[in-house]
This record gives sequence, C-alpha cells and structure tokens, in this order.
Amino acid sequence: MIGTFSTSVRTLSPLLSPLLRHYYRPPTTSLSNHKVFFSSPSKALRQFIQADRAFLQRIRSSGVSTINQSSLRYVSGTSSKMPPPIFPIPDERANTVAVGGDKNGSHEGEKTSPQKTSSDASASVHHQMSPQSPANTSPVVDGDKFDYDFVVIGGGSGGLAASKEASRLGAKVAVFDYVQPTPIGTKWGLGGTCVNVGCIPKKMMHQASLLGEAIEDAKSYGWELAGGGDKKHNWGAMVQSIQDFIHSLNWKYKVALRDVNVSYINSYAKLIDKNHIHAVNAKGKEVTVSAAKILIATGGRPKYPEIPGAKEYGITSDDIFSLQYPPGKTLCVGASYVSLECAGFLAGLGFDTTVMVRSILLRGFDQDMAERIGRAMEESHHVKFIRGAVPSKIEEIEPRQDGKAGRLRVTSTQNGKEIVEEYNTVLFAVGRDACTSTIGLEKAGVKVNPDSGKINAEYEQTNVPNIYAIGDVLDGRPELTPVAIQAGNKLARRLFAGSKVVYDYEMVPTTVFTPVEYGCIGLAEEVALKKYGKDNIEVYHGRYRPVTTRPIAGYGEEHCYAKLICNKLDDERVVGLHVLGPNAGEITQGFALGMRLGAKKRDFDDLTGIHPTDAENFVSLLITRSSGVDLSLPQCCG
Ligand code: FAD
Ligand code: NA7
Repeated sequence: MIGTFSTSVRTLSPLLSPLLRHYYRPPTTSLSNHKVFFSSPSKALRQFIQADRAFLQRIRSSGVSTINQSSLRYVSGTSSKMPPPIFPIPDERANTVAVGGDKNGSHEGEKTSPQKTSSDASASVHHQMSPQSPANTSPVVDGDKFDYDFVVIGGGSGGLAASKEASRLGAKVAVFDYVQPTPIGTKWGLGGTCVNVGCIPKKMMHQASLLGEAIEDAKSYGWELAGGGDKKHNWGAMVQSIQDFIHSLNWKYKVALRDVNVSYINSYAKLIDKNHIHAVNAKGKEVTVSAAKILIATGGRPKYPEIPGAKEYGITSDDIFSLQYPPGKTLCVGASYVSLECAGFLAGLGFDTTVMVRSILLRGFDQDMAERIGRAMEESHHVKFIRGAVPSKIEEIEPRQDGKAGRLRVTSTQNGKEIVEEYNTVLFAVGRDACTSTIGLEKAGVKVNPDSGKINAEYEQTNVPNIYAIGDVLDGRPELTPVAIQAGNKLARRLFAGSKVVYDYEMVPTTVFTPVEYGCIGLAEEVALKKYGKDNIEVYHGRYRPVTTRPIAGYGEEHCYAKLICNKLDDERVVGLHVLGPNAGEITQGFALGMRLGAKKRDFDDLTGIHPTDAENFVSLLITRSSGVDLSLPQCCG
C-alpha cells in the first residue's frame, strides 16, 4: 500500500503508520466463522478509528498542505463499518509516476494520459468536498441539465468500484444492475460475476476440494477420523454455506452503495441515445434517466455451443455454484481456465470428471505450464481428458429432479470418429460473450469490434466521448476482477477529480485455481521467444518439493515447478514468472510487485528466501533451459 502514496505523503512516513493497516478477509478460510478476524471486532474497530483520527490530527497540526481533502475524507467520513481503504491522491500521484515510460524500462508504472477532448457538457464537474460530507455534495452537471452526473450500467466488479468512487468524489451517481436468469433459471444478487458466479464461489469450491485432500494429508500427520470412517462430502451443505456467504456479500454491496449515496436501480438498462437510458425491472416497471456521462460495465455471460440439447440439458459456471443437487459424473466442455478449475474442484470433491478439449489447454497461457497442469490433473487428481473432441448433441435419458442430477447421453466427435458416453451433468465452459448486443449501443453510436462483440475504448473512453467502458466488455483486455476494479477507480478519479492516472494493463498477475495452482506474471515462454528472439531469452527453472502439502504422503513433488523467463538484451530483466504449486496465487501476488518494479534475475538471486516456504524456490533457480540439464528434485535445506 505504501507504494501507492505520492512522494509528498511518503515524507510523512513516521506519521503514516496508523494508515498502513488494512483488515482483510481471507478468501477461503473460516467460511463458517466470519468473526474470526477480530477477537473483539467492535473494540478493534474503535481503536482503528481512534488511531486514524489521531493520525489526522497529527497531519493537520504538522501543517502539511499537500494532502488533499478528498483523501482525508475516507478516514474521517467513516461510519460504522470496516475502515475504508485510503486511496492515493490522484493529482499528486500523477506527478510522481513515470509518464509514458518505456515498456521495457525500469518502471512499468502507471502512465498518465491526455484525456481525450470531451465535447459533453460535463467536463466541468467540480468536487469541492468537505472531509465530513461523504458524497453527492457537488452540483448536478451543467445547471441540472441531466438527472445524474454519472450512470453506470452493470453492478459488477468494475461498475460498483467506479460508481462508489465517483460518488465519493462528489458526482451524482446511479447504478443499474439486473441479472437475466440462465436457461435453467439460475439468478443471483448484486455484485456481478465475481462474487456470485465467478472468483468467489470458485475459490471456495477449490478450497473445499483442497480440504478433502488435506484430510488425507492429515492422516500422515497422525490425525484419525472418528470411528475410522472414510471422509464423505456433502454437496448440499457446501452449496448452502457458499450461497449464504454470497447473500451476505450481496447485502453488503447494497449497503455500501447506500453509504455513499449511489442510487441502485435493479432494472435492465438500455441506451436510447448518448445521454438517455431506459430501464425495465422484473415487474415490468419502466424508468428513463439522463446522464452526463455513462459507463458500460455489463460484463459477460457464458456461451453455449450450437448443438442440440445444449441449453436444455447443459449448465455453465453460472449454474454450478448454486446447483441444488450433486452434479455426479460430469463432463466439462472447453479447455480454458474456467473449465479446468471447475473440473479440478469437482474431481477433488469426489465426482467422476472428464474435460473435453477441442485443441489445446489454456489457450493464451504459457503452453509448457498448461501441459504441466494437464499432467498434474490427470496423474494426481483423477481428472480424465478427451483430447481433440467436440460434443455434437446431448440427449436426455432421465430428467434432473429436485435434489438429483439426471442422466444425459453425450455424442461427440473425436478425430472424425463418433463417441457416445453417459454423464449426469454437462458443464459448458466454451468462452463468454460480452453483454453488449442488447443494450442499445448502436442507438448511442458506440462501436464494437464485430468479431468479439467487445468495445474498443482507449483509456476506457469509447468512440462516443461521454460514454466509457470497463471490465469484461473491453476488447483485448484481461477479464479479471482486479483489472475491472482498478480501471474503474482510476476512471472515476479522472472524470471527477481531475486525475490523469490511467490503468496500466501490462504485467497483470493472475492465477488459475486448478488443484495444483498456477500463477503467472508477464510473458508466456513462447511469446517471449517470439518477441525477443531465441538467442535473447534465458529460462531459469526448477522443480520443487512443496513444504506443507503432503510432504510425507509425497503429493506434488512431480508437478511443482517454478520458472523465470529473462531478457538477455536487458541485463536479464525478468519478463515472465510462472509457478505451479500449492498457494501459487499467494506466491505470485508478492512477486508481481518486483516484476512491476523491473526486477532482474540477479535481484531474485540476491533476495533472501523465507525458509521453509515454496516461494523461496525463486531465489535459487540456477538451472537454465539452454543448459539442457535434467531437473531433479532438490534436497531440503541446501
Ligand atoms: P460483471 O462482474 O460480469 O458485472 C456485470 C453486471 O452487469 C452483472 O451483474 C450483469 O448482470 C449486469 N448487467 C449486464 N447487462 C445489464 C444491463 N443491460 N442492465 C443492468 N445490468 C446489466 N477473475 C479474477 O480476477 N480471478 C478469478 O479467480 C476469476 N475467476 C472467475 C471464475 C469464473 C467461473 C468466471 C466466469 C469469471 C472469473 N473471473 C475471475 C473473471 C471476473 O469474474 C470478471 O473479470 C469480472 O467479474 C468482470 O467484472 P465486470 O464489472 O466487467 O462485469
Ligand atoms: P475461453 O478462455 O474463451 O476458452 C474457451 C474454451 O472452450 C477453449 O478451450 C476453446 O477451445 C473451447 N471451445 C470453444 N468453443 C468450443 C466448442 N464449440 N466445443 C468445444 N470446445 C470449445 O473461455 P472460458 O470460459 O474458460 O473463460 C472466458 C473468460 O471468462 C476468461 O477470460 C475468464 O476471465 C472468465 P479452443 O482453444 O478455441 O480450441
């Protein structure tokens, strides 16, 4: 967090300590006990707020004038809940970052952009805010010409972030969010894909499956199951806990919008021109509003293949996390990360699971790593793969009922040959369509890429100057929650606080939560070779033994692997980091900072490892791919 403060604020470091704390909810542990994070939540919170008030006092009395009021407001405007994060101060930050930095330069930091000239009247929104008035203190744009300064269509990761930030900065804001049910009728609440049918329930089911493995591991450490019985998983109990948790988040999102005075309108919205939106709710009630600026943040929805029976009998990731019956023997169609992750946790929960792969695993990811993941899933996690195949029809043998999966006959084509197999569930993860075709973009003149249906928006601004887009609807951008959130926050600060800071879509770290997790930052090996040339790339790699997961039972030894891809033309700057192993997401997040700051191989070598951890393997990668030396497992402790 300290890295996000401007230079002038950094000089206050002795004063900053109370701010540099941020409570967080671990994404997977303690689903059943949300209070575990504070022994006495109210006491901890009181202390936190008092500390921050004291901190503000010290800042004020220090006479420092470079901290702008809008940033202080986040602290002193705090009401009853978790202390809100302190955001960077837009203008100051812009002054401290490298402007238009060299992509291969020492700092691939955020860049500032000249805002495109906006012809709309709203360019003059002011946001003189007092520390005590949390939101909507600014006048409506252009002499009350519009109902809202800013209307956001889509209350998912990006839309919620942008709307709340805009409102905190003084804009008058409304968010439209509406979920169209899936073909089998699944729907959900406010928050978008990530919280309802994406990252969060996925990570929880992943965790559920890891816990099952951990029970086996625990036996090696002397734990005995009562009565000597075998472990048994209860799908319904897991789904109930996860859904309860998600419902609590849906509620918190609503409260969060209300807390900053964002109007939440639970209706399906369409543009009728560049400043007007028409929306209809589930009961058919209609509303039309006008807005100076509009943000499209409508995300995407899963595709279905155009084969008989797909929509009638198949499900997608939109359905699996709230499925009211155990899925049974499951076919996951598609070989990208959504499919592999679902297959991974289903197999881990004990279901007979098969992945049908049309061509390659994990298109767009490092292919060496993709194949390692496939091997790990096949050899250690009982996932079956049918390669070079696509389904051609699905027929129902027995219908699904309440509490019980049906029986489906799936006909597929593999290398020209027909194969027929019976499954209880078919889950399609064959890509996602951006939700752009039915929201009236054409009426406002917003252009989309006809091939992808996505919006091309440099600096998140579409070809219509007062209409913006973020998140999964953007063409050629990573479809990830933190990307949508960060781009949304930064856009709001540019629109309503005069910031010039734009989101940098380079060096975005991510993790695939397959049973053995895969984390990566930067370039895939094949992309680096193509970009810099074979002679200019060196790959350092090694296998490793995970220190905590099954060291006794032996799991993971054959699959855990770390590699750094280095650009020899630039003093071995690390241009790609890849890791396959337990907790790869946690490992990758830490190293992502170093990568963004331009770390070189020798920086990794000079780093002192934390022993015993899995991450420490990155400080001792000595074997180069070019040496051809076979990778054997290292001994522990040097
Ligand atoms: P969304 O979050 O999709 O929100 C869009 C919202 O707009 C939805 O609520 C939608 O119903 C609503 N909407 C659409 N049209 C309208 C309309 N006309 N009117 C009103 N409302 C409308 N990302 C990660 O970073 N990490 C992960 O581990 C991860 N795992 C994932 C797992 C799965 C199974 C999936 C499917 C995705 C995963 N993602 C993950 C991706 C992540 O969920 C998305 O990148 C992110 O949610 C995109 O946010 P968004 O704001 O663009 O759209
Ligand atoms: P992706 O990343 O678009 O991948 C789709 C996968 O499905 C890929 O393996 C495709 O194979 C395969 N596919 C596509 N069409 C078919 C048909 N008709 N039959 C069989 N297989 C098919 O989709 P995801 O759902 O995993 O993720 C999309 C985004 O959602 C992702 O970026 C996340 O951020 C969230 P191919 O490689 O084309 O041969």
